[in-house]
Amino acid sequence: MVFEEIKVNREKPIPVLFGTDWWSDCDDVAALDILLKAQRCGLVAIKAIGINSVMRYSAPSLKAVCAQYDLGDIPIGLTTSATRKGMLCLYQKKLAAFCPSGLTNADCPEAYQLYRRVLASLEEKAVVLDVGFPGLLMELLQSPPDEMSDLSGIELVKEKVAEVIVMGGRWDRVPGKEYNFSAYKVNRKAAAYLCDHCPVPLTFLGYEVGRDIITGGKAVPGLTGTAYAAHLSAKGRPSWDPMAALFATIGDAETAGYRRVRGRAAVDPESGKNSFVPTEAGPHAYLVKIKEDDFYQNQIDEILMYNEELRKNE
Ligand SMILES: [Ca+2]
Repeated sequence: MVFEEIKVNREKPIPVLFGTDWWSDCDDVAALDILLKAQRCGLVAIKAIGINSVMRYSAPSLKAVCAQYDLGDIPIGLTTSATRKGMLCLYQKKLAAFCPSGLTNADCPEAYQLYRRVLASLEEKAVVLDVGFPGLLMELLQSPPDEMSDLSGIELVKEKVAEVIVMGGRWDRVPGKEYNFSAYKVNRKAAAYLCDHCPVPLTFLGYEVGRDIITGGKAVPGLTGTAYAAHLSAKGRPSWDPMAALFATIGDAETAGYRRVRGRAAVDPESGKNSFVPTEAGPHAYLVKIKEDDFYQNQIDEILMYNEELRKNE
């Protein structure tokens, strides 16, 4: 099990702030499942979860997945500017039925404010992982000083974040186009803003990386399997989000099976199309797989199926 191998060299857990759209695909649930299990193993410490596309059952459904594990209260924030009334998520309502508390969206703070509070309180640098829409990160970067910190968003990220890891973009063609950076006008603008203003290293796991790695499915134990079945992905889905979560958990590109192509990325704020200029010391990088597809697939499925010892009450 890959977690056991990482554990040998991990002195303390990596603090992680996790952003997810928690809507358009069930692979967000697999990504969270991997992070929660990694926290159970002492590899990461999830300090905050930001839902960056909001629907009626967003918070209670996400809480239900977290509550399967005995990890205490992981704070959840919402990007309310990205509220999608009337949009349907195939799994949220089913998962929300398992929420152990009466948590509703109204109980959750603004995601960027939660991120500010958490970052301000951290003594060591965190990794910000986002497998959803970039609007939350734009709101964080654009945030002014407030009662939580006298630093601006950009200053706070520069001081408290080691790396931003984003599932987004498509980097095997020029220009590339991918859903997280191109769906909705605000996300096209936000992806462009993130590339132009992120003050710390920014790493992309693109569409082409996860497309052919099929993992998960209804056989996965717990609510992750429920989500895959409800999403009509009983036989699995491409692994964009779980691959990003596992990459962040492993924390080393080569060990995780990737090489970084360094340079400077840009996103067109009108079209959402991405481009990249390779340079040795560039502030950005996209990931290229250096192993066969089976390597990633087996690791992710092994973690997703590895549930019995980790779930509480079992
Ligand atoms: Ca996602």
